[in-house]
Amino acid sequence: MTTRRVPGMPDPGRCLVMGVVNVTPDSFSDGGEWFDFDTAIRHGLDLVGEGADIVDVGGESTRPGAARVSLEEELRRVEPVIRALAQEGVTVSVDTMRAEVAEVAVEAGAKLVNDVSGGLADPAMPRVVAATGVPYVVMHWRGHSRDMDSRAIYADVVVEVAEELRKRVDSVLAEGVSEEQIVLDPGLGFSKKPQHNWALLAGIGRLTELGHPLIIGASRKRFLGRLLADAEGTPRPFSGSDDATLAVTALAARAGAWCVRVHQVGPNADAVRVAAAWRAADKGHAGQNADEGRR
Ligand code: PMM
Repeated sequence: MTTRRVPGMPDPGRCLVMGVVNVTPDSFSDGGEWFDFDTAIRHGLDLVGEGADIVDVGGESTRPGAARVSLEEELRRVEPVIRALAQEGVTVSVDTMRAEVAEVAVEAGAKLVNDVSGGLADPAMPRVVAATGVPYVVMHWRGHSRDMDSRAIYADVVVEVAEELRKRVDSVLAEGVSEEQIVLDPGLGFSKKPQHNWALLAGIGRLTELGHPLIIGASRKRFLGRLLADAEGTPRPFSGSDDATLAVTALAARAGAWCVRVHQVGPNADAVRVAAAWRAADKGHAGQNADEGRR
């Protein structure tokens, strides 16, 4: 249940909050609201004002069914936003599957590479990340968004995701990435049905046994909308699942997640503080019992 420190990242002694800035016209859940550069930069700064520890900038939608954008277009979208936010002193991460984008982003000031493909989409990624030395989010991934839903087949999702992540860790280590750089992510919604996402959330404790900090991205995902479906079975729209995201944040932080990736930062920043106080009191209680045992 330990939340490990990640070199170069903020270390407030609680689960971190990563705020999302999607510089895409067709993102998973905020529908291109932040596509314009100035708006994206202002939004990133607002997220920091609300308590984001990290701002995650992405230029390629991973919405189920989404087509890929070109390298040039992805660079055009993210580079100016990352540079501007980094200049303002924001801890920025880049959400990309491309090694070239990661390299340019780190040069522009990004302090973490968030690769939803865990190094599978671009074989050059692990070597580039190793050279930069920045932390690297290795997410569980079975294929591009175009047809990822067809790969949501598991006998025991927690066992299989853990095993597939362990193999990715071995692979990126062999490419020169160091143990300390690696952060893992079960990849909620990526080749996962709702029941798989819930099993992975309930399995956070087991996933932390892989020995790396965990990031959880549940914010505004389809499985929350489905949970909150109306009487006719119509899923709740993305924007209506922020309170459910908050509940996941509290529980994930309580279970030992290192970071949560969310669209609406303010309430989540409060929730991780609640979880930290809860965890601290829990430890204190265990200590009290140990003392009593000795008396
Ligand atoms: N989900 C999305 C994009 N990037 N990165 C990580 N590490 N984990 C995630 O779960 C994740 C991610 C898709 O969500 P969005 O399009 O709503 O941002």
